[in-house]
Amino acid sequence: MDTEADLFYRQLPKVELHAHLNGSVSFETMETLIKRKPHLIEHRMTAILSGQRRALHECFQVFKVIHQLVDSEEDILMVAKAVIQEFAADGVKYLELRSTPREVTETGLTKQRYIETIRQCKREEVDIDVRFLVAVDRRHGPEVAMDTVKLAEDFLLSSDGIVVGLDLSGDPTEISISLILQVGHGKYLLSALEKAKNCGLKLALHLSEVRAHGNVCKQNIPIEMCLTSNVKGQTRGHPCVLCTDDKGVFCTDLSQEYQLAASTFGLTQETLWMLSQQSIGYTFAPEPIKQRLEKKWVELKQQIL
Ligand code: 6MZ
Repeated sequence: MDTEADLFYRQLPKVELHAHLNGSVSFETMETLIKRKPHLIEHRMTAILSGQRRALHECFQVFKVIHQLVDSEEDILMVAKAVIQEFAADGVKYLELRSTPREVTETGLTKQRYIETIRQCKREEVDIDVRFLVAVDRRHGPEVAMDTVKLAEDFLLSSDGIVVGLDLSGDPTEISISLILQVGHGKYLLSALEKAKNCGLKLALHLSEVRAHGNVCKQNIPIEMCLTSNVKGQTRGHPCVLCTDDKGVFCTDLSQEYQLAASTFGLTQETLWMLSQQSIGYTFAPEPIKQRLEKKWVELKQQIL
């Protein structure tokens, strides 16, 4: 049962800006999927439990297993509905979900239908505004990236405002192989990204996730951290948005991430409220939606704080 403190984190209205659909599939949904496809025996690998750690490239093995389990329109519909429902139950009022469109010949899934299916998941009965970022997996190289951008552009132009942007993700530990094959490194994907930007897609890029080729890493330049000074003196004030990334794989939720930040940095409920409210400004939502969210935060504050 929730303690009073837990309840605050759940009631705190939140904005989730970084959630990969297939990484967000909960344990319960995974069980349903496994029952449908019991021949896939690697399913025990789908979540990293509390206290466990995995290397980043091992996390990416997990996605491969999940992709085997989620490979039809029916699966995607079920998974997306469940993920949206779970974020809503966790107090998330605005969600930007990202996912890499896939085609699967055996089930007839196409990239177009993949995006279409997620678009259909907007549910009026839950109090959450959901937008979608079409993801480019860097490992698939420049041609696939360009095709994905074109597909995303079609949805951006034709639809109801649900597709708002483009995400660039994928296993960064494969970068050195990518460099040899000239596929996944950012420099090979620049023209696709430029096209995306020019057609009005907002960009969310995964960068510098691993020690790679940047000067800071090469020359071992230390990052200087003065936590108490920066918190007490408010010297930085740099925009900061708390997110989950892959709530299913990492066994977390956004309330837990807020709780973690609060206990690590000694943040008050008032500061947490500010942190979640200022996230509204960093969404890819159009201005009227941001204003609606701001209003909601003000109303809820009177009831909760
Ligand atoms: C980079 C990540 C990621 O697209 O099938 N993905 N890419 N860094 C991360 N940090 C851990 N977490 C997830 O969701 C799974 C895909 O999202 C990307 C990877 O490309 C992964 O295959 P979708 O819904």
